[in-house]
Amino acid sequence: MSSDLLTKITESLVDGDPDLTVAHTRAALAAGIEPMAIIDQALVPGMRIVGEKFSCGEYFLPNLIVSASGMKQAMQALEPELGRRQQKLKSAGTVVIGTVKGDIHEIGKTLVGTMLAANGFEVHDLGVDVPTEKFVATVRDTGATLVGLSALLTTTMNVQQKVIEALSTAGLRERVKVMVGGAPVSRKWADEIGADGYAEDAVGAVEMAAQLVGAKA
Ligand code: B1M
Repeated sequence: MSSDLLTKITESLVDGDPDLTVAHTRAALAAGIEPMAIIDQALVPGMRIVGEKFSCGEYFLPNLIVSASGMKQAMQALEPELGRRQQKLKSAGTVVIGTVKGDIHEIGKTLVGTMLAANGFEVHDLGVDVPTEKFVATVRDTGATLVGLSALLTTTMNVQQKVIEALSTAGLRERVKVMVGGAPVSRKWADEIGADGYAEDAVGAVEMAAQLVGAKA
């Protein structure tokens, strides 16, 4: 029963039927499936399949857009439940997060932000295609102790480095930790550009954020 619902969520996401994805997501919640299981076992695998189909030329941009919209709407349906499960790491710190300039991929960044908020962080989500100066100004204005930089394109990964440099130039690097992530990003890259932390997924991002902010306190 549970696995049937999860499969239906994945299939509707891959087929590009956002209404059905949301309906199955709500049905899964009603059946008592944990929101994180829905994300990890149905939605994320669905987007992975969509990406593979795009890579091999079976899907085109409109397919990506429709599936991404399904994922976004399903996440919106899950958000209140994620919030209700807020646990452990309460009031862990203030985080500024966004997808770097030139990059409009929002799903992974939003998922990370949602998970951080659900785990007690105060999250300032700047959205996508965020100018470097906006990261710097928001870190300064909010007193954030952590900034999260998402990049999904090999061509925008280097902007993560630019933000780190800009934080240094602004004299803020000493008081803010930097966490980077996104599909093409690796621990090696994080080390290379002088980031403090890297996480492969949203759950890892929460753990890393707690570790980094704890280290700062
Ligand atoms: Co684009 N796209 N896309 N795309 N897209 C990718 C990334 C790509 C890998 C597809 C492919 O070719 N197989 C490829 C990048 C190739 C590369 O550079 N290596 C690509 C390309 C080429 C492009 C365009 C250039 C296509 C074009 O126009 N010709 C274009 C670029 C636009 C731009 O940004 N300037 C483009 C556009 C788009 C859409 C707008 C159509 C759409 C985005 C819609 C939206 O976000 N609202 C889109 C989508 C949907 C994808 C794929 C299919 C799915 C991305 C996604 O949402 N995944 C993607 C293929 C793929 O990744 N397999 C692809 C689900 C999400 C939950 O995972 O974002 O990886 P992800 O986030 C994960 C982790 O990475 C991590 O945690 C998240 C949760 O587990 N994480 C962090 C993410 N951020 C983090 C931050 C952290 C820590 C962890 O700390 C701060």
